[in-house]
Amino acid sequence: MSNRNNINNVVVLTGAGVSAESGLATFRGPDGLWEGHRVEDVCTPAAFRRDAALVHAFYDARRAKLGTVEPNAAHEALARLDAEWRGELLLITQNVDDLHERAGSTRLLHMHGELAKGWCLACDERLGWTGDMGEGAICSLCGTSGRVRPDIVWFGEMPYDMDRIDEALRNADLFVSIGTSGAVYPAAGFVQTARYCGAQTLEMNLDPSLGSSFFDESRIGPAGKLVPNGSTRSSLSRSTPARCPHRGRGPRPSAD
Ligand code: BJW
Repeated sequence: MSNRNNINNVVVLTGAGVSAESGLATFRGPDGLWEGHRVEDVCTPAAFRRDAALVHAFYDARRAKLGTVEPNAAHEALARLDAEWRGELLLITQNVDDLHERAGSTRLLHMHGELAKGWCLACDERLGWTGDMGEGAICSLCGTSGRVRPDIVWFGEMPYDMDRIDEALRNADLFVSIGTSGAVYPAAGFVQTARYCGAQTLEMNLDPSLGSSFFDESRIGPAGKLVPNGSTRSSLSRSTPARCPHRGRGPRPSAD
């Protein structure tokens, strides 16, 4: 594992493209997951209130599909990086599948939730979930029926672990984005935060993402080939930039 340019703190962001070669559909594009489903029909709290059966069916089908797919070379390379990298590392995935953990990544967080978890709206607890959830799901913790929803961050909801993510981005020496279109915020803005705070920035994607111009380097191709070739073996040569004033500090205080 090379460690050029005094890189110690590495933050990796992954999106649907990293799981595409495992056989999971990405969101946008001609074969996208939302082909046949309007985003607003399935991926908002309002949609769940309007038609819980449809939303459960969408997520139950995707949870079932998890059992038919395996981690690919990109997940495995990132798990090796996790095992071998002696510095700080945080793998932030937007994906709700469990392929990173099945490959062996441990320094990982799911900012958009997980298919393999439910959120009981009666007791406000998250619980592991396998199989169908459906409208009549019973919470194993409080016993309430019909109040469990997929533990997925929908549009308009706050992604998980934003304080931890913000701190990691502010301290990053290298930010790597893999297989994400840069269409959905706040993840789409991570490159700008990391760059402003002094990180070198690298993207690996099948096509240039919407935020491609913010990256020092873009490698274009399939993640299953690019990532095993070295997620930290960057040819980046930007001289050390000025550090942002928030680097190394705790979370910024909220406005209120
Ligand atoms: C490959 C490949 C291969 C393929 N190898 N690459 C107006 C302006 C700005 C923002 C907003 C706005 N109006 C509303 C917002 C906010 C909104 C938002 O961003 N909307 C946009 C649509 C504009 N965001 C939110 O609501 C978020 N919450 C929020 O903002 O809270 C407030 C807040 C304030 C301040 C701080 C923090 C928060 C919540 C977003 C929740 C997203 N949820 C989803 C669905 C749930 C999960 C599920 O059902 O699975 O998460 S949306 C969907 O998009 C999913 C994904 O995680 C996410 C990102 O998609 P991703 O991963 O990038 O996939 P694709 O398909 O878009 O791209 C795949 C890429 O891979 C492509 O580029 C391919 O080329 C590539 N690829 N094969 C390498 N083999």
